[in-house]
Amino acid sequence: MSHTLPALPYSYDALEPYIDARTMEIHHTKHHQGYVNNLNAALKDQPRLEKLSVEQLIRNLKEIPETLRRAVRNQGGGHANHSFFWPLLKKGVAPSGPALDAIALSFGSLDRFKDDFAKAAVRLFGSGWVWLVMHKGKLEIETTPNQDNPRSTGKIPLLGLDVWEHAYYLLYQNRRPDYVAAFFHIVNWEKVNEHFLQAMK
Ligand code: MN3
Repeated sequence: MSHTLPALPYSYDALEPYIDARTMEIHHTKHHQGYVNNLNAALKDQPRLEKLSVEQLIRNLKEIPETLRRAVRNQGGGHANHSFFWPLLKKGVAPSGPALDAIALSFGSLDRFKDDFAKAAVRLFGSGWVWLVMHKGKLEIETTPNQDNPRSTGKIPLLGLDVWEHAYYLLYQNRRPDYVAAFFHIVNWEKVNEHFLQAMK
């Protein structure tokens, strides 16, 4: 089974003015497609690994042969992270539901959470991701470098933000805080609630 690029659940211009169509198109068709292609190339002639889903691969990095581990971590991580990211974006979904209640309880309020999340994004040096994760039944904000995914360390991601420059440079250049602020206008809280309820099982 080879991995394939999932279609976006919206058009490239659906997130404007917060994320521009050109960035979305390049991000999806070049960057995400690149991770998919490189992952498939790395797993070629690996019948055991070819059968696994990308989530299974990144959850069990230690069991991947050492010669392939870096490729699976980076390219598989890139594929998993972006596949997780796209459906988390949607315009016009007001924050509500059980995830919002849990966030208010854990961080004091939604605004405090946004603030902590934005600070983590700004502090993250270089390329990586900021996450809201469930870890041992608690909500936490964490950052990962490169394309690392919280699942590789036993955490469950509920929300994630790509802070590689390719995700925002055309519109925001070096203004990462503006990009993070824009992100909070297009969080698909329905999806966050879905992940939250799944993580609670
Ligand atoms: Mn990206």
